[in-house]
Amino acid sequence: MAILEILQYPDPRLHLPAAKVDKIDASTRQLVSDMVETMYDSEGIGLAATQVNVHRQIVVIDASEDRSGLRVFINPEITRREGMALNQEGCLSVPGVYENVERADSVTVTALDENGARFTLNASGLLATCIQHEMDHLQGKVFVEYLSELKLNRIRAKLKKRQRKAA
Ligand code: GNR
Ligand code: NI
Repeated sequence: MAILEILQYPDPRLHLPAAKVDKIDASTRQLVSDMVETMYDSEGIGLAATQVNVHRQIVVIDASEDRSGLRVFINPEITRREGMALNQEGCLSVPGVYENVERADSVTVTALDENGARFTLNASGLLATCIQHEMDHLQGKVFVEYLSELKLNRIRAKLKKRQRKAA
């Protein structure tokens, strides 16, 4: 078990696309378990492998209130998107920034679990938002990139200032 380091925006490694996982073995399960531990430790509701600098298609999510709803998604694909909803999002790679993003209101996702079993899930609300947010990470996209250039520049300046102070 290990807490992994989470890349911070604008780290260019957040923009690397994740490759499909072709074999779910002991090292994959070790990574999944470390990602789960890292997500709970940082009080996030989801974490994509991209954020811990592993560029493979692996996501963990627990969008439940009592942290009892853990789900593992390997090679996830969205097969249905319905409706649109504007929701406030945050990201462990962009701490302290919360902005509204428009996404599908409900989705159907199919993926493999940590044992390689395929499952299909219909999701709406926060879970649907989180699935789309995490799948964006796997493609190298961070939620702030949906915002206007003006907002994005302000966020970049704020993060730079904060990183200077931390150094
Ligand atoms: O912890 C998180 N909360 C959150 C809230 C609204 C929409 C998406 C998220 S995901 C985020 C964790 C994270 O950065 N995952 O990539
Ligand atoms: Ni995120």
